Parts: sequence; structure tokens; C-alpha cells
Amino acid sequence: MLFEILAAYGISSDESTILPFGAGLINNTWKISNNGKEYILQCINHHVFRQPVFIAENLDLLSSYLNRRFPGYLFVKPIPALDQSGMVYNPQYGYFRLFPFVSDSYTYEVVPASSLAFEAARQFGRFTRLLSGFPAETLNITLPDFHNLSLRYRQFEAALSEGDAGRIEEAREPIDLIGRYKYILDQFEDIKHHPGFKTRVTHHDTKISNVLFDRNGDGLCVIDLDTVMPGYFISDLGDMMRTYLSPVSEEEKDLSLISIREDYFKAIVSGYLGEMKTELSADEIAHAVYAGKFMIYMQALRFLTDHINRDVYYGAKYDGHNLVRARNQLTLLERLTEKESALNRIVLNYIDGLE
Ligand code: GN1
Ligand code: MG
Repeated sequence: MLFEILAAYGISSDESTILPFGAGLINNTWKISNNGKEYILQCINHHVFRQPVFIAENLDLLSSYLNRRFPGYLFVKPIPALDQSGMVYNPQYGYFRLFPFVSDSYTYEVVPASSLAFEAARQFGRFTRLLSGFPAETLNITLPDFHNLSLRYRQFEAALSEGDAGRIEEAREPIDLIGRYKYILDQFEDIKHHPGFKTRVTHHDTKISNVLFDRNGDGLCVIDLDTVMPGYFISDLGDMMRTYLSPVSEEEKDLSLISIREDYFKAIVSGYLGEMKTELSADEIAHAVYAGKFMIYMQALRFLTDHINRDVYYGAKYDGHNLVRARNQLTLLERLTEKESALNRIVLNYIDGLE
């Protein structure tokens, strides 16, 4: 299937090794090795990203701005096909793009040490800071309402009235928990009208596998820029909390293993705020812990909604997969809120230390 695509780049698939790469839920990714050169090939999920050309345009805009203003910044952009286009379209399989594999770079699926959480947070903070002079409103909206919690909640309510009745019955407990934490949505409604909150160039998918590291564990750059759009800082800071704080991932079924590691929290805060403290308002910084609650709650809502809708978005590798993921995220939310005052103290201590 991939030979036609590779041919559009002048790469012979006969001489290539092609291996599936990474663990993303949305796009399909392969690592290609050909005559000593390495590439990443990705098929964009067209059902999710309805206008793949929007992504390519955003990458062009960001890359030329960063090149001009910060020529030393490592920005991994797609390799043009033989016909110079940034993407290759195949009527059967959809849109593909090819990236150079950054040599001597390493990625992780789980955060192996707090020093890497620090480095990742620094890279995501740096990305937004370097782009603070870039007109964020000129970016295409690749996924409308992606992190609009209000819409996610409405989709959840729609699923409750139209979704699978048996699954709703079985999910009573997590559904009740969603109701118990609804104040997180109310706070988001306030944020949307709060003059102290700004939208900036935001990555929107700050999991550890979206950072490239060198062999010493120093961060090189951020990748997977499909969801880069104007957004609130809580999306990026919050998704790091969601995915770095617990020693186990959203896939873990044994909920007793979920916990909040305070040293990782400290690492995220100092890495991210080290870059972003001059950009963020005092009101925004006061919502640092809220960022984690916001993202975890939204992910719980999304998994639970998908379960009730019979796994149309995320798919399921086993029966009840998205219900497990939703319960996992709700447990993580519970663990985070239990530690809220300790975590707020860490943020305050960090800010005090700067003054
Ligand atoms: C999806 O495809 P992946 O794994 O990078 C999702 C994120 C979720 C994540 C949960 C476009 O990201 O928003 O947080 O799954 N991306 C999209 O694992 O929906
Ligand atoms: Mg992604």
C-alpha cells in the first residue's frame, strides 16, 4: 500500500524497511529506512482532520516565522514530494506526509524520569514563547472546538440521550462522577470571559512522545504539530499533568496504581513556567493546577462519550476499552484534587523563588 506514496517522494519501497512507529490513537505512522536515510511517514486521519491542507499551511506559516526570527530553532517540517507539494494524496488511503527522522533523537512513550518531564515542559513552554510575536489568529483551525470543554460536555449529554442504553446503564458510576466534577466546566466558562486569559499559539497534544530528546535526555524540539492552533495555556500545561504525573498511563486497568508524583509536578511547573512566566498573567498562573483538572476532566468526558457512542472515535482494542480509560482518568482526577493544596503550594513556592 505504501509503495505508491513513497514513489511520490522518489523513494523505492523495495529498498526500504518500513516499520509501524509510535502509539498515537489518531494518525498511522511508520519509520522508513532507505539506504542509510531515515524518515517518518504519516497518514493523516481524514475523518478527524477534515481539511488536511490546513495542517500543511500552518506548518509553512510557523516554519517561515521561526526560520526568520529564531534560525537556530529546530523545526521538523515535511519533506516536499517530487511535485513539490507538502502532502501526497492517495484516493484510497488519503493524505500522507514524510518527515526527516532527526538523527540521534529519542522519543519516549512514558516519562522515564522527572528530569525528562522538566525538559519536555521547557520545550512546550519555549515553543509558545518563541511564537508570542506570531499572529496566532492567522493559523487555520485544524480541529474546530478541539479543547472546547463546553462542547465536549454537550457531546456527552447528547450521547446520554442517544447512545447505547446498555452501556449507559453499565457506566452509571463514572457518569455520576462526571456530574460531581461539573464545577470544572463552570470554571472554564468563566475563563472564556476572563480578560486575564489570553489565547496563544498552543500545541494541544503535549504528551511525552511529542518531544524529541538527545541521547543525554536534553529536549531538542516538539513534534506532531497538527493540532497547533490558538488556545489557552491550560491545554498544554494540563495535558502534561494528565500524562506525566502518574506512573501509569491512561491505558492502566489497575486503578490502584494511579498516583500523583509531586516531584514530577515540580518538574513540569519549573520547566514550563521557566519559559512562560513572562507571558502569563497572575490570574493565569493562579490556574496552574486547574489546568490539570481541566485536561483530565475533558479526557474522561471524551473517553466516556466515545464508550457510550460505541467507540466511533477512539476505537477499542477490547470490550469496554474506553470505559476503562474513562475510569482511569476519573481516578487520576480524584488523586489530583486530593493533592490540590500541596500542588498549589509548589506553584507559589516556585513563583516566590523567582521574585
Ligand atoms: C489522541 O492520536 P494521539 O494519541 O496523539 C487525541 C488527543 C488525546 C489522546 C488520548 C486529534 O491523540 O486529544 O488526548 O488521543 N487527539 C485527537 O490518548 O483527538
Ligand atoms: Mg497527536
